[in-house]
Amino acid sequence: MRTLLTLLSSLLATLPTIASACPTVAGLPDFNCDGTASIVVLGDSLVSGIGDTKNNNKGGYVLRCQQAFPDAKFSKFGVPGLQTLDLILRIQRAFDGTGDASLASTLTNADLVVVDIGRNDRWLFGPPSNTLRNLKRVQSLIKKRTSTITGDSPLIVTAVLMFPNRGSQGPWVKELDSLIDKANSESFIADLRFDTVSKRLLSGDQIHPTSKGYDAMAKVFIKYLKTTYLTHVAAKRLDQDNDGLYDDFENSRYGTDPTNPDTDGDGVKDGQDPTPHG
Ligand SMILES: [Ca+2]
Ligand SMILES: [Ca+2]
Ligand SMILES: [Ca+2]
Repeated sequence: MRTLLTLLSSLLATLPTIASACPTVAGLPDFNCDGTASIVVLGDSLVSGIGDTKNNNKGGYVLRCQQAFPDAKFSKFGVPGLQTLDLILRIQRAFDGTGDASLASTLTNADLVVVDIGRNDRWLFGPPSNTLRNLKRVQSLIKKRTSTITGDSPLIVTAVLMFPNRGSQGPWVKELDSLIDKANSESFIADLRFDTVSKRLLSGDQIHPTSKGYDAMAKVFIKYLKTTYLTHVAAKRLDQDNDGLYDDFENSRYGTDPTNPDTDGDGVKDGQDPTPHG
C-alpha cells in the first residue's frame, strides 16, 4: 500500500502543473500563475511601519494585510526617507546584480507590486510633477526588467499617498496626490487611495500614522485587494475560450490554443487536461 502511494505521488509530481490553471490562491488572484499569491509593497517609512508602536515601529499596514491573508505572501521594501529617484536606482542595481538581489527576485515573482512613495521628494524642493514622472518610471522600469526575465510582468499599482500634516509638506503632497490621481489610467494604474485615511490618525510627528492609522490604511488596502484589484486582473488576464487558462499563457507557457478550450479534442478542457496536446 505504501509503495502504491509513493508511486502515485511520484506520478503526480511528474504531471505538468497545468490543471485548473490560475484560480485564486489564498483568497487572492494568482496573476502570474505560479501557485502562490505574492504581493510586494515598495516605499518609505510608511511602508516599513514607523509610528506603529504596537509592532515596534515595524509592522505597518503590510503586516496587517499579511494577517488578513495568512496564506498569501506579503513582502515589503520600506526604507525610511527614501525618495523616488533612490527607489529607481535601487531597482536598477538590484536587477543589474550590484544591489539587493532579493529585491529583484521578489519583484520578478510578484503578482502585484504596490508603489507607495513620493512624500520625501518634498525635500528636493522640486515640483510634484518631477515626482510623478519618477513614479511612472518606477512602473515602466519594473515592467521592463521583469518581462526581460519571465516574458511577463506583475500588475503594478501606484498609491495615492496619505497626507502628512507638517508645514509645507502637507500642501505639496496634496498637489502630488492630485497629479497621481489625474494620471491614473490603464497604463499607469494609480487608484489605491491612502489619501482617504484621516490625518487625525497621524502620530505626533504629523507624518507617520499611529497604530490606528495603520489599521485604517490596511482597511483601505484589504478592500482594494478584494474589489478593484480583481477588476484589474480580470481586464488584464483574459480567458477568451473559458478553459481556465489565461490567453497570455496558452501559447507561451502551455502550448495550447487560446481560442480552443480543448486543444487536443479529447473532451477534457485544457485547464483540466493533464495532457492537453493529446
Ligand atoms: Ca503568483
Ligand atoms: Ca483560455
Ligand atoms: Ca483536452
